[in-house]
Formats: sequence, structure tokens, C-alpha cells
Amino acid sequence: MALVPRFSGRRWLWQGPGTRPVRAGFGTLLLLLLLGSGPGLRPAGADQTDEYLKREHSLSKPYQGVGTSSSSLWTLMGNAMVMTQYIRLTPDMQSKQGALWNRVPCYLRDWELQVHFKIHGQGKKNLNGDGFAIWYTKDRMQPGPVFGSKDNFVGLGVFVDTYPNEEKQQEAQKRRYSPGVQRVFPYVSAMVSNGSLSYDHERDGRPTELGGCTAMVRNLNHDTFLVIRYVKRRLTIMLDIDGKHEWRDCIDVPGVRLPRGYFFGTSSVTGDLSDNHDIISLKLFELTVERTPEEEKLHRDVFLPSVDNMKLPEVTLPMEPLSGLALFLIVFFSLVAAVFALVIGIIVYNKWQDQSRKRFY
Ligand SMILES: *[C@@H]1O[C@H](CO)[C@@H](O)[C@H](O)[C@H]1NC(C)=O
Ligand SMILES: [Ca+2]
Repeated sequence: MALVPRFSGRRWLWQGPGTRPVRAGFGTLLLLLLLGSGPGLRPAGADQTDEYLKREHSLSKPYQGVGTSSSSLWTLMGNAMVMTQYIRLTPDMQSKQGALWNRVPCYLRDWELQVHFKIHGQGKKNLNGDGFAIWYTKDRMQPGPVFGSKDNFVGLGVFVDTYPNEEKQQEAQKRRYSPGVQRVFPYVSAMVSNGSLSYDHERDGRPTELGGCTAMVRNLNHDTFLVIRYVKRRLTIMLDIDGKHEWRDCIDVPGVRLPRGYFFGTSSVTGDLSDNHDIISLKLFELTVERTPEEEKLHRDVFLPSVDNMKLPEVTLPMEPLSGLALFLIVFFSLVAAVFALVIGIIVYNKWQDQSRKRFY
């Protein structure tokens, strides 16, 4: 049976067999009812009283414990800056790179990470970039080409990609994008790697993506949230970006095996095109779910990340639609074969007629 999450304030209430509600949520509800639902009304104190909020993996205003020293709870890297209302991973300027990493490894089995973020800048439609990534990985503080972080990472990467590299490249080559495979940007996707997979930046990670969805997240006046939930090896990503205080499904993949003891982080990069990539808060909740003895056995700790039944890029490649050239060649040779068969047929028929005429005379 699937769990049925219900949105309550900024928290989940869960209904399902073997699941207790994550939090009573009543206090929050009451507070919301009393205060109405204007902006900035997120009960600031409420989350602090939540026994399941993990402060050591969370980050919120006024960002105490964020710094560049090795003893900070959250470590800044590159161009990332602490401001009063947000942490700016990159400013709206070319060729910037910034990251923010949790120093404490996470040993929780079931968790939920809520990311309150803001992406905004001067760039008009699709003239902005590149987006940001949220990480749960073995290594931390490793700069690199994947949204400012290292490639061939070990763990989970969730990408909020605001620039369609693949589409732009195809446009430049005057090739038309076949609508069946087109992804509309900004686009959220997820990838799990044991270190052997490389993120294909030119194709926006298409060959390795577990799933994804379109997410119009730029230059909005309301708050935007993304939640990553990992429960009983099921990875779910949902968005609240329409200002309606509702979670919308984005990615839902079962059989995702993630080791414990990895680090949460977030990183961003700008290139020729840029945006402000701001993190307002990161809140990690421990989720308590009950497991049957069979599930306990099934969900034993793993030492390398993997995804059950994941299609490898080699497997998916031949399934891509035929290119224009291939289609042309097939039609062309079919026609040639048909004409050839017709000519042979006419010749044989004429010969046969000649012979039957000879027999009559
Ligand atoms: C790592 O992942 C790749 C691709 O998913 C897979 O082929 C390989 O067997 C994995 N390696 C290990 C040690 O599990
Ligand atoms: Ca991209």
C-alpha cells in the first residue's frame, strides 16, 4: 500500500498502514488558521519544537553555524555568501560557482529534506543558467562540473536545471527536436550513481536520469519549495512552486538504495548565462516508519548506491525514435526493391505470354 501524504502547513501528515503521522501538526494548523495564509507566515517557531527536525542537518535564518571554517555546521565554498535573508550560492554574474555542505554525516534511514529556494535574475526566457543541485553524497566539498560539484559522484543528485543545453545545441545544428522526447525547461531531475556514471552536461543528464519534471521556478514572487523524501527505499520528489501551498508530484522511484552516513549539500554554477541561486532554508526531518520483519531484512544497509531495475543508457539508446536519415533510407530502399520486383514480374509475364502464344500457333 502506498502512503498517502497530506499537506499540512509546511509538513506532511501521513496516512497508511504501518505509518504514524510524522507530526501531530495540530499546533501548526491552529497557528495557520489563526494567522490566515499570507506570506511570511510559516510558523517560525513551530519547526523548532518538532522533535523530528534534525538541527544538525538543517539550516535556517539567521544562519548561525554557517561559515568557511572546518568547525562550521555548514561550510561555504567558492562564491557562496551568507546574507541576512538567504544564502546566495551564486550571484547573477557570469562564471560563478558556489556550494554549501553539511559537516555532519546523516545516519537516518528514512528522511525528508525540504529545500526553500529562490532563482531569479535579469535573463529573459532561457537566457539564464545553469541552475543548482541538491546532494546526498559520500564526498563533500569537491568542486567540479556538475552544477559546481564533482562528477562521478557517489550518492544522489537532484538537479534544478534552468538551461536546456541539449535543445540549444540541436537548435544550433538546425535539427528539429522530436516532441515526444522534448523536456521543457526549467527541469528537475534526479540521478543516483556509485561513482561509475558521468553526468552528461551537454544532454542535461538525460542518459542517467531516474525521472524528472518541468518546473517553472524562475523570477517568482511567491516562495518556492522542493522536497526530497526517502522512505523504505522509495525516492519521491515533490514541488511547491505555484504559490498554492500544495505539493505536486515530480519524481517517484522505488528500489533506490542509498547508504547511510553521507552528506547533504547544495551547489550551483553560472556560465555565460547566470542567475541568483539562493537557498533560504534546508530542513531535514527524520521520518519514523514501521517495518515488518521482512522489510527489515529487505532494507538492510547497503555500501554502494544503486537503483533496482535501472535501465542503463546502452539499453535505452536503441529505443530512441528513428532519425530522419534512417527513415529516408528505409523508405528509399523499400521503393527500389518494389520497382525491381515489378520489373522482374513484367519481364517474366511477357516471356510467359510469348511462350503461350507460340504454343497456340
Ligand atoms: C556501478 O554502477 C554501474 C552502472 O549503474 C554498474 O554497471 C556497476 O555494476 C556498479 N558497480 C558496482 C560495484 O556495483
Ligand atoms: Ca542544463
